[in-house]
Amino acid sequence: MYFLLKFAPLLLAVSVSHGWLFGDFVGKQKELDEISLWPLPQKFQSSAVAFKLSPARFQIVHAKESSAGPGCSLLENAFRRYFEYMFGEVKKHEKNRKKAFDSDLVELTVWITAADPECDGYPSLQTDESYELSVDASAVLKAANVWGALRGLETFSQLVYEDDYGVNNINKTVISDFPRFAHRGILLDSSRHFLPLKVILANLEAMAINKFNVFHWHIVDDPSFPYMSRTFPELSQKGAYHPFTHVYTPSDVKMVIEFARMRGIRVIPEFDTPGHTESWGNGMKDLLTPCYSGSTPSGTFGPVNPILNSTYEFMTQFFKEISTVFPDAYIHLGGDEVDFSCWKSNPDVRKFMEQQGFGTDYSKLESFYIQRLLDIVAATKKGYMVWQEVFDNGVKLKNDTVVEVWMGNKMEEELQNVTGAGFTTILSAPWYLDYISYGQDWQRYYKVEPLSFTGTDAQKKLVIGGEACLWGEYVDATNLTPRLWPRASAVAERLWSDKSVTDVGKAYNRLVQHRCRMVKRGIPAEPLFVGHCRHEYK
Ligand code: CP6
Repeated sequence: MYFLLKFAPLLLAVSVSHGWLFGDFVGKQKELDEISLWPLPQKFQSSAVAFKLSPARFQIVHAKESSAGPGCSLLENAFRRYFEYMFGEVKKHEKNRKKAFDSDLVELTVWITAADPECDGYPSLQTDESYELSVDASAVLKAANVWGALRGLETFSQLVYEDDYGVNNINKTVISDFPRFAHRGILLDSSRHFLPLKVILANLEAMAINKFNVFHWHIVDDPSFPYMSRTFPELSQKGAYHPFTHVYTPSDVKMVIEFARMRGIRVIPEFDTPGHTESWGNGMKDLLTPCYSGSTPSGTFGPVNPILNSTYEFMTQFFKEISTVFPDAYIHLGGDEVDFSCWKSNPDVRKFMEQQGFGTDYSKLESFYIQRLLDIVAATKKGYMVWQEVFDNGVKLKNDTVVEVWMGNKMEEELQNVTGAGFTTILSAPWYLDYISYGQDWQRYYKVEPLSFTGTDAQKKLVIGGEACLWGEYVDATNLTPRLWPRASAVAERLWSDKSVTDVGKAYNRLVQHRCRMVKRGIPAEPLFVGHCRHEYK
């Protein structure tokens, strides 16, 4: 009842323009369980009145009033994609053969209302992803620009269901939807194992199905450096698992970015320093700190060497390239888990510490490095994201810095501190999907409330979202996708849907079907529990 009241203004508005009756509407939950929307829209009302969609007649078209038209390749591409998800591939000659019945829905009209539809743009942290969808004798999807339209097309495709005769149906529905959090990310790690391009693209597709909008690409790390740099080709030539086959060429990177853009997904690359950089050392002499045993170099190397000017000259050139290759306004600079033992062993570093007056506090040296790196990256006009240690160590940060909270212990205290200092933050601590255990761990991810920490409303507003992280030690092309889905779907709903959407039992029913939908769309998502998918038997 509360829901109906909250929704009444929209319902009234629509009922006037479409001549709807309140009596058409049936109980909310029954419908939701049947049609299995995931993530659940913010405001939703549906009726038992159903329309049939025939693949031979149904079309997705631009509204006359829309600022986007057939020249908008992003939308044209999305229309084709969602048509195929709803009907499979339909042969040309089958089209337009049959006459429509009154109970047929023949069109979804997509109406972009803003003067600039952003067809050729990139999504950003500020992107408006809201949309309104009404399905009646005619269906209209209305959004400010293409980004909201993409989310609405996904929802529309999820509303379509097959009846007992194998005919496609859609119920009379009104939806008004928007994300609860602006940053909804997935971290994939292409260093511990190389991830072939098609695995990355398949997961971007799965992300769009789940309304995720950020691909946090942890592209390089200790074990390998697969990013092919134009400025420093030796980094991948000597640091990748294989110089030709296990690298991302400039054209591969372009393809990832474009494939993501077409789905409203930002690509934020992470070049983690000064720790986690072992693979950088193969192709870049003197970049890493030589470790000592006693008074002689041991032959092993530690974090990036923070005491040499050449380090900062390299970083300036390297991040200048990165800032042009990746269009997003943010770059993730890492800064996590710096091991001080190598720095401590090195007599030159110790001398530098003394000169700088750092005493024996190596976190001051770390801050010294990060501070200079941040200035270098800020000069490229990019914003940056960092892991929480950078904040914890008291590094001076630009006020648009995004601090990523990943440590599970004292997570709430950390959120309180980071937002208390006025920084925006994203949460990944509760969503380390590389950890697996027997049973339905998605429920644990689902139950997280990101704003449960103590703080003012202003502080809560600084939590702009979260990320599900699938670190790469135990996943590669063979098992990554089923390990990620549908477990990450739990995070998707937590970050998109209203705070009040917390019923695990109801979520289970919808998620079972959502998982079958992913499988049907070619994503090998693992099962939640005992059961079957309808489409398996067709
Ligand atoms: N790699 C990098 C990792 C991790 C981090 N950074 C990590 C640490 C602890 C756990 C899982 C992953 N593998 N570069 C920390 C952000 Cl439990």
